[in-house]
Amino acid sequence: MTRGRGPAWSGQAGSTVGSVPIVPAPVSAEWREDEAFALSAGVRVLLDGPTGATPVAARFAEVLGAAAGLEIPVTAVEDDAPGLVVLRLPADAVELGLHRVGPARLEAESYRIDVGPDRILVTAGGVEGLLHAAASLGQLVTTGADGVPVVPAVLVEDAPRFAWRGLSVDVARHFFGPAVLRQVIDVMAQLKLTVLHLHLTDDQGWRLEVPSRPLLTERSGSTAVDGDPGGWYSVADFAELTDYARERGVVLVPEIDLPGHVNAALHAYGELTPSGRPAQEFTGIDVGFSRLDAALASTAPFLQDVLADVAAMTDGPYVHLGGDEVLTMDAAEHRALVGLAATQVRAAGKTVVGWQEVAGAELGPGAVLQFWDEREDTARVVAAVQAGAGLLLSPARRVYLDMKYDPSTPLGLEWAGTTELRDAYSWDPLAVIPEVPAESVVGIEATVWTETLRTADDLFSMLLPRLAAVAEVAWSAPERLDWDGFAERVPALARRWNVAGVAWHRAADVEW
Ligand code: TNX
Repeated sequence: MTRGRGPAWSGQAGSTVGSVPIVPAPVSAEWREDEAFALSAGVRVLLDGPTGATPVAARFAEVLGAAAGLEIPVTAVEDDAPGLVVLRLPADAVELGLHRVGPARLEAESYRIDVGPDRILVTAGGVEGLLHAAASLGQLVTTGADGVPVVPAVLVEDAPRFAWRGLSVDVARHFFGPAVLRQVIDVMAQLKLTVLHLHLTDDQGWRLEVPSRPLLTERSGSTAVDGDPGGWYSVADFAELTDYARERGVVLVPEIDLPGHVNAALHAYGELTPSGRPAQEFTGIDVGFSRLDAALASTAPFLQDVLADVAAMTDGPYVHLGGDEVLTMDAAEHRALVGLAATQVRAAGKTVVGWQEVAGAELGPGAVLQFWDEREDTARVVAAVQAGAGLLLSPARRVYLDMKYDPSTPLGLEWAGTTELRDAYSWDPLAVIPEVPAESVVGIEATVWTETLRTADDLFSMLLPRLAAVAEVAWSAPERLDWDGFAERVPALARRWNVAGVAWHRAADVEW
């Protein structure tokens, strides 16, 4: 067996968590005084758990194999020969997906990795934990003395702080096709993120085929900001994307933004406007001008059709109703339309998510409020949380990854300020709205709005490396959050992004 060498961090038994190159930082990680585990021919994965978890074991083998440039088979035979990776799971652990936020989910996501020269033993609370273990091992693979890929001997114990660790991508201002979203999902899985929220509709375009309302994509699918090319996901595309995400531990949350940000819908269906005539298409970037109309007879059936179809297309528990920035509607009408839509989402068997503006509407049990605008008074959000809503944190100054890094960044906006990597890292989630108790915070979600982002490189150069910082704030216990340690660990990730062919920004304060 070969000893793990190469980067300065490897092979130093007993050193602290900061030197084990895993992002997000695990609960504990310690090098052991032992030889590394060689990833060479003969390595195989054995599932010691329910057969329902077999597909996850196969995924595990694929992730580890990809990091080592190796095909790793899954075997059913346990023997004492070196090179065995044992995956141990409780007997009832087969479910994948964000079916619950809360302590049970955190337990399912927990894992432990014990690497010795002959064996790797992975123990996980559920299949989610196995995927996280694969992500950690993938980050630990390095090159041994004789050029063979190895995992240095290490003991890792880990579990997340928050269950909802998300990213919202605006595919409405500019469209990003399934291939780009698969790359996004790959990066998310590497960072142990669990929720991909898709902002599917806005003034500039409608990006999801809705079978009961085909004109939405036929008329408004191909428009985008500045007259750039649009596009949309067919029902089949969305199903494939859902599967791809689920296999990697990521659940999709579709957002149909209403009752504002609806110009694309008004352009497709004239019956939604008071004049009965379709709205002009819109390719600018102003917000707040478009609206549904509670007084029109066509509005409720439209919402009913769209939300029932979208709910049927999603395997996750949530549908996001948007609700933000309606500047042309009084509070009563806003509340009525959001309440109506929430009723329809619940009738379709899903739980409601909305931007903070929906606080005060009737949302139903388990609803989640997504807080983004720190300029606004938080009293209504606090009241809604006290009445039982969960709080999802997306404070714009920290996690709006469409904000420029610094004033010279060519892409992005600046309305919430500039957000350096260090700003995305150095904040306390529980201090965002101090009146909200920790147990009401379901998690953290980064967003990337795409008014100025046209290409995959544009998108990834804004996401990375800041998404890694947000992932660590969402996963790691407060006592593990340490900027210097993060700045030391993140360059290794960037090398993996290079291999994956995704762009990233050489953020200040890190020695890349
Ligand atoms: C605010 S966040 C918006 C979006 C913009 C974004 C740009 C939110 C709920 N609304 O419509 O795209 O700022 O940063």
